[in-house]
Amino acid sequence: MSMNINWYPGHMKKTRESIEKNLSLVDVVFELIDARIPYSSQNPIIDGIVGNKPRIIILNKADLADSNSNKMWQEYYIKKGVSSILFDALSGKGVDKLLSLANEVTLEKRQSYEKRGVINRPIRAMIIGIPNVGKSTLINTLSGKKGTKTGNRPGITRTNQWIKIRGSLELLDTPGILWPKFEEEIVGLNLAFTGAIKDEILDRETLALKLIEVLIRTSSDLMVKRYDIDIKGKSTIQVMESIGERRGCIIRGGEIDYTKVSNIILDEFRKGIIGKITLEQPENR
Ligand SMILES: Nc1nc2c(ncn2[C@@H]2O[C@H](COP(=O)(O)OP(=O)(O)O)[C@@H](O)[C@H]2O)c(=O)[nH]1
Ligand SMILES: [Mg+2]
Repeated sequence: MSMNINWYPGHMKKTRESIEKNLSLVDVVFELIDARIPYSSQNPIIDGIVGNKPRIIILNKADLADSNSNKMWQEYYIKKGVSSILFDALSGKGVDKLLSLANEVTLEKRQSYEKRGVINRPIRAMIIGIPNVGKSTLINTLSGKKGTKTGNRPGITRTNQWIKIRGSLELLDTPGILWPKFEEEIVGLNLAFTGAIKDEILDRETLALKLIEVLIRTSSDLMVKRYDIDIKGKSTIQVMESIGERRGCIIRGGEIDYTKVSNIILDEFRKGIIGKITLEQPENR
């Protein structure tokens, strides 16, 4: 859905400019990344765009990520002196913490308003992130609305609106949609595994095979448990075949239905059904 937007240089330039314009209107930036792939889901030029403006990194979809890795990523950001928060935009878990963090990082700004006698000036925020990371969901959750369409369609121009959240916080109803990283292959795979980019970069069978390879390496116990299979001494393709047999993905003649089993694996991984799995650890970064 989200990757309908093709990122070509002209579009990237326009995007950047319109985000920069919106940035000048806000006091704090909520940068959304995917807790399962904090590195891969971060836009490559975000630092250059946000600059010195107060920023909170929201590790969204933390409900789908490994809790131990969640802690390690939080510690990683603490060490870097960056404000971050674990979040689940679907349930809204973390909202209170986010609002108090937003107050914290804008303290100086609010004090300077006060000093100048500006009273009741709202604290304004905007959300930035790559496609599919949960921007619209977060806007809906924060605004208490269900199913509000929040612009993923570049052709639609309309005036920005401020959504009153709580206390003095106001949120721009239009998120900044940034492009994902393109260069590294592993990043592309991570984005595809989690569904952040469409499956077009690889056919689903190859993508599922690559995912199995990663799961064998990092979360074999979860996979063994989920599919009730034995993986010892098996190649990646044999593991896929075992899962296929278990799930009755068989076509006429007793052959494995590779497309079907691939879809099951990708779908169950994305929904967190195989388990809460983080694909990137901070020590490798
Ligand atoms: N499990 C889980 N799913 C989420 C979370 N946030 C968003 N989603 C799902 O991720 C998908 C993309 O969300 P969306 O808000 O449309 O992303 P956007 O492209 O950044 O606006 C949707 O299917 C959401 O339901 C979250 O915190 N946890
Ligand atoms: Mg959206």
